[in-house]
Amino acid sequence: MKKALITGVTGQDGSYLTEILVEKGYEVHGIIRRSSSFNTARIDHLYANKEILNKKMFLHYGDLVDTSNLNRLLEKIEPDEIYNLAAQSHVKVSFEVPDYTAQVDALGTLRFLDAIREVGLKKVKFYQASTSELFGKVQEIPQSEKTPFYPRSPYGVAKLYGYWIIVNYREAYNIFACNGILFNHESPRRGETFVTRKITRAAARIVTGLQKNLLLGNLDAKRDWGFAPEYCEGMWRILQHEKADDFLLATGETHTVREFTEKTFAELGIEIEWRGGAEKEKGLIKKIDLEKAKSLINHSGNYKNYHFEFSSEVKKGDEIVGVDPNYYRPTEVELLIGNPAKAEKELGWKAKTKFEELVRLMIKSDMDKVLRRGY
Ligand code: NAP
Ligand code: G4F
Repeated sequence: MKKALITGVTGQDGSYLTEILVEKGYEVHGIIRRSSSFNTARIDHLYANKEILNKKMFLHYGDLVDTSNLNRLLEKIEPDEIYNLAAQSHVKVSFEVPDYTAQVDALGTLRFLDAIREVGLKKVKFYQASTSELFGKVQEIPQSEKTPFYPRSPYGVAKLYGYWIIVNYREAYNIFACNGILFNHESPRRGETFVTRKITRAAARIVTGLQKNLLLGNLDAKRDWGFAPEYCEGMWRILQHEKADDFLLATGETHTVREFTEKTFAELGIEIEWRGGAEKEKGLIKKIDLEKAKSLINHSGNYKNYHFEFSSEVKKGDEIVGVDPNYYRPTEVELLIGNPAKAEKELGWKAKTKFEELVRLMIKSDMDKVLRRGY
């Protein structure tokens, strides 16, 4: 039985990767942070499973800013594979906490690599969660593994250090260390403050009367959005490659935040009409189609034959989307679109879920949550 150690196991990707590795027969060890309230919601279903907890999945307290603890964990577990997914992962927040972001995202990676050397784990394979944010102010369209980097946030700059320290330790000490340069990947488990989940959650709350409107920042930013579980499978494939290397995972399509918003509301039978510009831009309800909303909800599995009605507050002409400049970033990444040809050719990896299906599965899930839990 192979042993994997995952940092960031309570995050979106960590939770999917744990499921994938348990399914493949791994013994999975996850590092969790101590928190004043519960932070394990995404892995609670695994935690509650008696066949999995302490048989196939083991949890350990730890933090990427605590070196002594990392050394102890490596000595105790002696993993075959390490997936370093822990990070302060929010780009906008990194402008508010740049030092902490560097401590975790940049130096946290170095601490781990050094712990591997100190403990003397010669055969371990190391996956680093690198990011399309490295491309920032893009120097080429689409971006590939060969495109020069130009990060545009403290997060991007910290991840740039992470990227290069991986390359350096691979070349200097022959550690099997790989970068996965992953473009945005989303899911129903995406944190609620990232734009896709913010939109799908708000749309579900608006049509049920729990929220009046949705305030966003830059509506014209473009992202290459894929489905998270497929990208986590890609992480595993990167470590199974015969030689340590860096790979980019993306769908090869790009869409604006505005399109994501329109498509989300369209799934709920609401057509948006945009008025005004820049900070004054508003999204108004142009048309409402109750049958379309019913069909999405009735096909969600849990709500077959459920009698859905829009909240009485939802009417034609309502302003349901607005712009709040507080969500703008001091420096923005305007356009990301990846070329995943190398991963397709050498790993046999390809993104299957494209934009429309991704939006549909996320809005279905948030409607389900709102109807089931009422929030
Ligand atoms: P996420 O949902 O924000 O999860 C981040 C994880 O890191 C959480 O488990 C968090 O723990 C943990 N963490 C944060 N600071 C830590 C610290 N000091 N010590 C130990 N653990 C810490 O992020 P994600 O979307 O799953 O992304 C996973 C990784 O891929 C991140 O490194 C991210 O930067 C990178 N990435 C993500 C994407 C994407 O589109 N999702 C694309 C490219 C790269 P808590 O639960 O306690 O907060
Ligand atoms: O959803 P976002 O916050 O994701 P962002 O900044 O692209 O970062 C995510 O993907 C990276 C991979 O490229 C990861 F490395 C990183 O860890 C994270 O997972 O924002 C996407 C776009 C941005 O251009 C942002 O300015 O949406 C724009 N946006 C517009 N309104 C908004 C909002 N973003 C957020 N979070 N909230 C808004 O209200």
